[in-house]
Amino acid sequence: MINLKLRLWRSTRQERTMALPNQEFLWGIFRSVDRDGSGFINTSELQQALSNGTWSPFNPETVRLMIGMFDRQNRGQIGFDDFGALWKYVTDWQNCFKSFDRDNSGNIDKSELQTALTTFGYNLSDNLMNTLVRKFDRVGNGTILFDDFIQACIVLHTLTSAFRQYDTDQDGVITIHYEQFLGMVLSLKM
Ligand SMILES: [Ca+2]
Ligand SMILES: [Ca+2]
Repeated sequence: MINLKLRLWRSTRQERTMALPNQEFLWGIFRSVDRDGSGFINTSELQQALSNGTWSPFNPETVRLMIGMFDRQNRGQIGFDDFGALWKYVTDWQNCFKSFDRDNSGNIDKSELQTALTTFGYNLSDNLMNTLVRKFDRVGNGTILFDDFIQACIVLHTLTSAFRQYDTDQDGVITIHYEQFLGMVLSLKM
């Protein structure tokens, strides 16, 4: 299980496109998600197709991040050619979320988040865990839902990668100029 999680975490786009489900099966899903029959899935169609386990709409930020990740032609929407990889990404996250939701509550509490992030290779203080839960808890009950969990992991990954570009000796400390900082933040895709 841990191997699978790590693989998901480190997987490149190329790996994500491997081992896709059956094309006919995918086509069926694609057509049902593509509500207006345009041949493309836009953010609102994808949002309606996804569930976070409650009646509240799927986090629009997570939808936007996922479309951005799999929209290779920069069309702002997903054609069938990119849909398989996107669908696999979502189901991998579902499995990942379920495995870290130890008490099957349908959400991730602070200690479950701690386990997840440690498994992903992060070493974060208790203080920062509290900050993360506060930031990504959209419901306000101290836990993180599926859609917010994906957003939290993508954001953390993006920020960590940006930091690592400057942290060449990997000691967890960087010294950067104001303009470098602005350049770093402004170039983030999140
Ligand atoms: Ca459509
Ligand atoms: Ca839980």
